[in-house]
Amino acid sequence: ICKQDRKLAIYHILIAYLAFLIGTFLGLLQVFIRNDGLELPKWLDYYQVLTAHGVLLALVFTTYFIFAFFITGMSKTLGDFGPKARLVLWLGFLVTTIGTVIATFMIIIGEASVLYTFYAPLQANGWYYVGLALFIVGTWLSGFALVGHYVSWKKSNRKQLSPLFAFMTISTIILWKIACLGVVATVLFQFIPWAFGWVDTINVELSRSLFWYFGHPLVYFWLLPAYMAWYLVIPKLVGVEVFSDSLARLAFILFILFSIPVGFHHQLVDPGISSFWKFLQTSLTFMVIIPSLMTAFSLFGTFERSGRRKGGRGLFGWFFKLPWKDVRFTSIFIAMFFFIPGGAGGIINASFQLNELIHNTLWVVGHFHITVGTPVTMTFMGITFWLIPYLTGRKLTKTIQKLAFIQIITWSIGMVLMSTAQHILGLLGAPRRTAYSAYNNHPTAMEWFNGLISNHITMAIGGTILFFSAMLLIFIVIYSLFLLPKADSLGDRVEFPIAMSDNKDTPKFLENWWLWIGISFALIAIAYTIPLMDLIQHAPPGSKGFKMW
Ligand code: HAS
Repeated sequence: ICKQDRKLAIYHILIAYLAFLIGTFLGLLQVFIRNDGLELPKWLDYYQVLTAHGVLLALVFTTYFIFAFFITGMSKTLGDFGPKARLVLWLGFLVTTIGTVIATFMIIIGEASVLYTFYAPLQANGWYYVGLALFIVGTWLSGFALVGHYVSWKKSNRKQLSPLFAFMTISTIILWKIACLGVVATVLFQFIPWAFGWVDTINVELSRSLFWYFGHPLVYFWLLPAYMAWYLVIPKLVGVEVFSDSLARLAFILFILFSIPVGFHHQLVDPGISSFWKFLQTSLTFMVIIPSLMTAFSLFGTFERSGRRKGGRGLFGWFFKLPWKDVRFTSIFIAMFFFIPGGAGGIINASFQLNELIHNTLWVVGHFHITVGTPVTMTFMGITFWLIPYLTGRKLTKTIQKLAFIQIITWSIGMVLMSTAQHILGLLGAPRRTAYSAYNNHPTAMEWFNGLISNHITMAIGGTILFFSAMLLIFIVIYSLFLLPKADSLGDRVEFPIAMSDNKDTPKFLENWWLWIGISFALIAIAYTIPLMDLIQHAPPGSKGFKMW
């Protein structure tokens, strides 16, 4: 890809890893606060640290990394961006970054300790919401540039299906834009007027519902780029073509349809929404599990096909033929492995009655560390190992590959320890999001921590190993950006691994975006119109909220 496109992607990666550096350090503080190993200075608040940790890792790191991956892949598969699209991408980058700086500044000065989920009744300084709004506007601009690039490719390649990478990028952008409508509505019409004091109160339940309308598909905005690597990069690394082009496209479309009308599964214990609508949305949640099961199926198919071609025999013979020595593969394989318990945990969360047991406990924290914190993040690590040298025109050395192995193994060990402890503590009843780790030495609370895994030390050891791993990754990133040897020739360069995908039998209607967007809006209308009207018409008097500044 051309120099200008590389530059754009590298800038995104720089911000992503700056956020990763600060965010993981705050994670380290978090585990020590929770086991009373650390007392924060007076000017630093527990909720401030937790908010910054969540915002910098879950929102900033992921978003910048995803756009770096999209920009590189779209330029690679559809050709270099034109000057117009590139300008809009820079503009998007600028606006997102201004938003990030404003929001982070508000958190640092202690005026926005409202957590990354920021819904009412907690109230931040109005500028925090302005920062968030700019962040979204920036990503929209970048999204438009990617869609524009795709549309101009389509115009010159009429009647052809787009390359799978582009198809998946556009699906993810569509999902993102539809999802953002909820958060944009609540930020613009509820939070900003309330936080700046133009209105006195806020409809809390409406704000929570609009937030979760966005909050659930947000997790698929993180997941789908990882799935792109699972569908496109993994087959290339194991030496086969994409398992099924149409299955892959269908899976992404199912995410557009079913990832949005399901937000109530985060609000199953909230008042003001009748059980019928909660039940409907939990049923739709079970629909959104299907494309992940399809993905698992096609991955096993990919591995088996590759293993058999290399002479693997018997039921599991293929397993031993996988390229374990290739860190790009191994890191993503471990990522997938984590998603088996991660996904199973999600299914437990989504089960109406079981949710009562785990809601607002440390279990949920364990769940998202083995979904976004490992399957997604470790896939991004696997991508980083080749994406940066690819962008800088360098070659990967053996030492860096060895360090990368140590990095992913330590991340896995840290995550197993920390998230297992969190799951168990959550099942025992330990709440999430509290600075009172031992709950004033209440006997029941003290018992939670007697377990072999669920004791005070495991989570802290896990967190410390994770921090060590994160710093190693930062070292690898800096080294790959500036110090790896330059490739002498083109063939010497690190490749952008992307598998062939045979689309000659793929039905054309899979790329009929208006059809899928239409069905998606119909499902949203069914799942949300009546309960949202109820929340507006029968709202109790609004809340003045709790000022967190
Ligand atoms: Fe979740 C809460 C339900 C997936 C992230 N989730 C959260 C929160 C986050 C999050 C951040 O229904 C907390 C929000 C907060 O702060 O309050 N989640 C689900 C369901 C799924 C799911 C049904 N979540 C994710 C993903 C996330 C994520 C993905 C991030 C990227 N989640 C919930 C619910 C709650 C929740 C409730 C609210 C809880 C509460 O009460 O607060 C599904 O999408 C999961 C489907 C996945 C699968 C797994 C397929 C497996 C694959 C791997 C194959 C492996 C291979 C390797 C091939 C069915 C594809 C094989 C190797 C071998 C050696 C065998």
